[in-house]
Amino acid sequence: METKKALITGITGQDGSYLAELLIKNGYQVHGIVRRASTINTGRIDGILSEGKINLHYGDLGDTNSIVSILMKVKPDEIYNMGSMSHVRVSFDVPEYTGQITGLSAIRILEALRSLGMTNVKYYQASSSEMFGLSAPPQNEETPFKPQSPYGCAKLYAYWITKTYRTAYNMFACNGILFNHESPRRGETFVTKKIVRGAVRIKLGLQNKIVLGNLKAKRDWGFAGDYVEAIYKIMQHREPDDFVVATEDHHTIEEFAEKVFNKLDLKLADHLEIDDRYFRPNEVPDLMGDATKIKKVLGWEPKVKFDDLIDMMIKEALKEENDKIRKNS
Ligand code: NAP
Ligand code: F7E
Repeated sequence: METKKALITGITGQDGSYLAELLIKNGYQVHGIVRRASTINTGRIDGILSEGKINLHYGDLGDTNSIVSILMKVKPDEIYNMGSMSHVRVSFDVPEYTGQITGLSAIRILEALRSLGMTNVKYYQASSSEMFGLSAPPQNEETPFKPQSPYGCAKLYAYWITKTYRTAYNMFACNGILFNHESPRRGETFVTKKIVRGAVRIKLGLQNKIVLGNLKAKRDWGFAGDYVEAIYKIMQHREPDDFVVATEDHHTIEEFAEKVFNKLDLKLADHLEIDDRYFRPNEVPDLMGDATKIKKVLGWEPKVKFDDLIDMMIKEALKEENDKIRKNS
């Protein structure tokens, strides 16, 4: 049997890196699109990159020409569109850009596939629970979308255009509607990583406080490693479809922070400052998924529980900070 080829956009991100590892394990030839940066941005994939296990191509999701030429060169069997301006708060600062990249990248890829006669290529769209916005939990595939941010609106466009190309051109184009998922590789400005990193640095005497915004919002947090397994299952299903991926549990930001600080024998109240700058013009108050469909149809279950996720993130952050201290001493 011929080796399957996968193309991942956003391969340098949290999910792209876990997904690349999973696809390599499953025998794929893995290709990724990276954008040129003034500093090296391949930290999350350095391991597999140095072992020669992935092929990187310079491109940008805002640049149709680069997308077309990479598609023609790689001729992938499967495309995973993980690339995005993925920060909800920042999407209020760069709303048009967020639409361009997070929203329109989907049509750039799908229309390139159609016009190149490559409609047999499978397409995965990284959709988001942020699209549910104000809809009350639990949210599932039937819940109305009420997005509250430029990010949520852009993701909703990408979600619908994916469904549209599926029905209009009979393409294997599917959506994973993923609730928040975290890991030691999470970007440092997302709240879980910010809290864990801050608490660990306080423990090590490197800083004294963390500055946060709204602590009352609730999120359904899973582990990114489990969620890329769901993504892969969605793409291997006998037919293209859309699935909610979630743990079916939710906690406030405050509960998350309390737990992290307690685990490090610290008191959150002694180190917490609240600043308006981390509040959003609109908030999504409560996200908790109902993952009945993916459990039943694809047999997917999250393995890592909330507490284990926190332990994993603390352990890795302690290692990272201690390594830095050793390097600088
Ligand atoms: P992430 O860590 O922020 O990674 C985003 C990736 O997109 C990075 O590789 C980034 O490249 C790339 N990218 C950004 N702008 C680009 C552009 N103009 N051209 C090409 N690549 C670009 O995000 P993540 O947490 O892994 O999330 C993966 C996807 O799932 C995203 O689409 C996100 O919106 C979506 N999602 C995430 C969650 C979650 O909880 N993590 C939940 C639902 C949906 P650089 O490294 O160069 O910045
Ligand atoms: O915020 C509150 C903030 O930025 C979570 C992305 O992966 O998941 C992510 O989006 C909550 C919000 O994630 C701070 O107001 C308080 O209520 O970690 P976050 P997010 O906005 O839920 C969805 C599913 C995605 O698709 C996105 O790509 O935490 N919060 N204080 C804070 N948030 C941040 N970032 N920083 C704070 O200081």
